[in-house]
This record gives sequence, structure tokens and C-alpha cells, in this order.
Amino acid sequence: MEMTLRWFGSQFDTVTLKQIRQIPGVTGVITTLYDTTPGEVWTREKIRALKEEVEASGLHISGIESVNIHDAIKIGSEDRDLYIDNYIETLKNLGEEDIHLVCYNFMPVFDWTRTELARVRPDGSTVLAYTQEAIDALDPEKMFASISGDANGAILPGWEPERMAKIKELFALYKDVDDEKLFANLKYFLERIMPVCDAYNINMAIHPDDPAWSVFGLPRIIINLENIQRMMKMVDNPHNGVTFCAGSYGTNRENDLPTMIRALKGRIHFAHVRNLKFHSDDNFEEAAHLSSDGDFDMYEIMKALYDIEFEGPIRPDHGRMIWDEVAMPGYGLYDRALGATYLNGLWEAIDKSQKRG
Ligand code: CS2
Ligand code: MN
Repeated sequence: MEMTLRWFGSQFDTVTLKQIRQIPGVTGVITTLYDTTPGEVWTREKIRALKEEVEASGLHISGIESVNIHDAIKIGSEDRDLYIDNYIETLKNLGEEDIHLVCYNFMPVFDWTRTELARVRPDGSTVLAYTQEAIDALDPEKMFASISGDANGAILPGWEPERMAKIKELFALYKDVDDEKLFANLKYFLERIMPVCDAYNINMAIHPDDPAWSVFGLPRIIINLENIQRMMKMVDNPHNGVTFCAGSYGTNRENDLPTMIRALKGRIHFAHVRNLKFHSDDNFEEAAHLSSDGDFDMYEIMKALYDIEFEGPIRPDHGRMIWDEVAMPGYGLYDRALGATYLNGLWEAIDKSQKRG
């Protein structure tokens, strides 16, 4: 595996490449062209400029998170081919710049959903949190407004303000899209992009729906092992793989994370490793990465990745806001750096104990 950190680009991130370079064991970044909108072609010039900036700092681009999918593709509307053509063009340009990993998601309307961006934990840190009760009491049109006040001025990934302004229309467009339709639209998209992925050896890594169940009555399909296996079988190509996000699959306590990892051997192209603390099945908050701070056994998660000989990038996922840092919720420097260091420590211990038998 390679330890990496997500970075949103110098215009948008409070964390610098220099800081990332100084986290022991972190050699790559997972990044994006944050100022592009879903559906737009990423030009080679822009990709190359990003790459050169990252490489000048002594790091390299380990993958892209995300190239977002235009709603027309998820809805399956008549103009979807145009947006798929653009996506293919972007993949080609990435491939030509020697980038071979693309994370994306297929969630309708909202990307990840949280009801609080700054819940205070007993140690005074703040974290993202979710309660079903709050969702049930909320008008989806007010979702964005209800959380954006706590965003520390940042643009939240997956919550493009232009899209959020059209929430009502978006919901109307998705009204006939159920799980089956969404699966069919995903299949159509994957079938069309696989040739370019084969040509440039690009691993597509779908990110799970977060939380791993339907919110506001919208369909959600990337939620458990059964559905991921269905997705991989319907377009059976090793380039059609997954981002194993522990914190997203783990929202559903029926998902046994180490077992899922073992079952997905060979098709996990990217891993997000983080921990959650539950107060009940549908009230949880994001904890420090350390096992004892939350409810996941992080050793078992890393051990499963080790056992399947996982070679792709791992990144700590959302971190807590600590030490008075002001940053995009979930994406400060300090707690993610602690997370990376801890995960690297687990990996070293597993590796040495394995080799010494
Ligand atoms: C998530 C997502 O992993 C995460 O940080 O909260 O925003 C994720 O980046 C996207 O769903 C991937 O497309
Ligand atoms: Mn994730």
C-alpha cells in the first residue's frame, strides 16, 4: 500500500503540499481539479499543471478523487451520452498524463450526508455527525443551508453550490429513478468507459454511498457487499473496482468490514480508512482513527487489507478538528496526519509480525 492524503489544490485547501510532505510515510496525494463542474472535460494542460505543482513539492499524484458524474448520467436522461463522451475525454487526458486511479460516486443529488459538521466530542474536538432523527425532520431543500454555516468558509466536496441551488429541480428529475434504474444507468456508464480504462490502464474506484442507506427517499445502491458484487459482475472488468471507505460502509453496522475487504480481493483500488463512534444504530459521529476512540477494530481492517496484498493508495479519511485548526470540516491537517501515522504504525506492526512468523 501507499499512504496518501487528500488535497484539494492550493486555491482551496488550507493544508499545503509542504505540510503533507512532512507527514512521515506519506508519499502521494489524492487530488482533483476542484474548480471543474461535473460534466466538464479536464484538459491536459490543467492536469499537467496540477501534476507539476504536486511533483515540485516532492510528492506525486496517486489518484483522483473525484471526477464527479453529471446528474444526466445517473438519471439516464437523453443527453447522457454527451456527458459520458466528456468523461471519456477526461479519462483519456488523465491516462495520457500517467494517472491511473479515479474515485467517483454514483449517489443521487447529495454526496455524503451529515446532519452536523461540528459536533463537540468529550475531548473538545469537533467532528461530523449524523442522526436519522435530524434527517427525518429536515426538508431536503434546506439540507445544504442547514449544514453550510459550520463549513468554516470552505466549499464542501460533492456539494457544489450551483447544484444545491437547484435542489428542487434535481429531486424532480430523480423521481422515476429507483434502485434498479440506477443500477442500469451505472451499467450503461461503465460499459461505455471501460474501453478507455483498458486502453490507459485506469482503475475506476466507486465510492460507497454515505450513509449506506437511502436518505430522503432517494435510491442508494453502493451500500453492501451484495450490491458491490452485483456491480462488479454486471461489468466484469478488473478496472471496474471500488474505493473501500470504512467510514461509509461502516455506517451500517451489519456490514462486517474485514470480511468485505477479504471478499473484494483484487477489486479494491483505493482505501479510505477511518473510524466511527455510534450512540445508536442511526446516530453516529466520526471519531479519531484510533480503534479505542470509536467502534471499529482498525487493526482488523488494516490486517484484512494486508492479507489481500492490497497495493493501492490508502488515505486517512475525515479527521476531527483539533488544536484550534480552522479548515474544511473533516479535512484539517492535524488529525489526518495523526491518522496516517497511526495507520502506518499498524501496517508496520502487521508486516513485521507476519514476516517474523
Ligand atoms: C467522502 C466523499 O470520502 C469522502 O471524503 O466524504 O465526499 C467522497 O470523496 C466522494 O463521495 C467520492 O466521490
Ligand atoms: Mn470516504
